[in-house]
Amino acid sequence: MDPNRASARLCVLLRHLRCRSAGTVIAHHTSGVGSLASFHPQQFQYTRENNVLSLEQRKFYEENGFLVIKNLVSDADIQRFRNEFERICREEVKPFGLSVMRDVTITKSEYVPSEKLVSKVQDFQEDEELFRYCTLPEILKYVECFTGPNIMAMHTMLINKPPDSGKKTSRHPLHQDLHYFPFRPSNSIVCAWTAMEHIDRNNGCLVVLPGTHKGSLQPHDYPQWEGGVNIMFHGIQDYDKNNARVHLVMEKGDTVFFHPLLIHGSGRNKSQGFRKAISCHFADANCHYIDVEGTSQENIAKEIVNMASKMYGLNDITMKDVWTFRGRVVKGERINL
Ligand SMILES: O=C(O)CCC(=O)C(=O)O
Repeated sequence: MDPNRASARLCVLLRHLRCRSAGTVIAHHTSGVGSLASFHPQQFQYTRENNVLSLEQRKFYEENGFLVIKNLVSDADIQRFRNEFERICREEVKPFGLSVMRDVTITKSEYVPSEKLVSKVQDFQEDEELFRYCTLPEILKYVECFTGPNIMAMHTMLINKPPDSGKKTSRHPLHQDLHYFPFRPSNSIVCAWTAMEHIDRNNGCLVVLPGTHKGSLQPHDYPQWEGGVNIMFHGIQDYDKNNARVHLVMEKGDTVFFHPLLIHGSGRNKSQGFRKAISCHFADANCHYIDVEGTSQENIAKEIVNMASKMYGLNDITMKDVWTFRGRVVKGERINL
């Protein structure tokens, strides 16, 4: 586009954005929690320049650390993920490397393979059908706005939040996903989380604390919950209780992209159904591994390495080995990770 025309267009767009946002705080998760008046593209640090995100969307992510894209994943794809999840739960397929988790309230004696006993499957990088989620062009198109063109799928999950037993164990405590990751920089990592059905406060939607991605990684540990806590569900130890909270009510196929420092969690599932979502953490293949020994991440690193050692019967694996094994390139080339 001719530079004069481009700058004229930008001015019109800016005027439009400034008018829309003047003095308003809109209680909708894709709209401006913050004002758009201070737009300075050169100050963007959480999003990259390309033609996918509008200025408004970039600004929103920069200020809030998340962005919801409506209706991104098709019903047909979601049905395929659901079918594959059910096959895994019935133990008809056992993808290598996959962890199958149960809610802490489910005792071993109840065990009969069924989707009612599985609260989450993670690390489905070897399951062709579920891993299709991480390669969907409509997902990667947005992921690239945060990671750049060389994209690694690092961590995959299908979460089947069970109806709460009354002990409130279906809650996911507030946390920052970076706590689990031994790679940086954080601004080159993004989570895509897709609702596999209508999700609201009744069945335990995501809750996010807008703007907290601008802070630093905080210490995490198991919360002191009376009814018990699920394995690896570390919660943030200290955060600003006055920070606004936004509950993300989403429809099937809606996808939220969020920064790994954004404080988030999810509520109790008060419905009778199993609330499903599929997600992947993506990272720029140029990210590098860090040594988390002696940092606040040491506690989770020990748990992750112990779990992987038991699973593969190996004694001397490291956090870096675990993540190198989990990671798959989904666009461009594999570089450091
Ligand atoms: O899906 C959920 O309930 C929460 C997922 C989440 O925050 C996570 O696994 O990091």
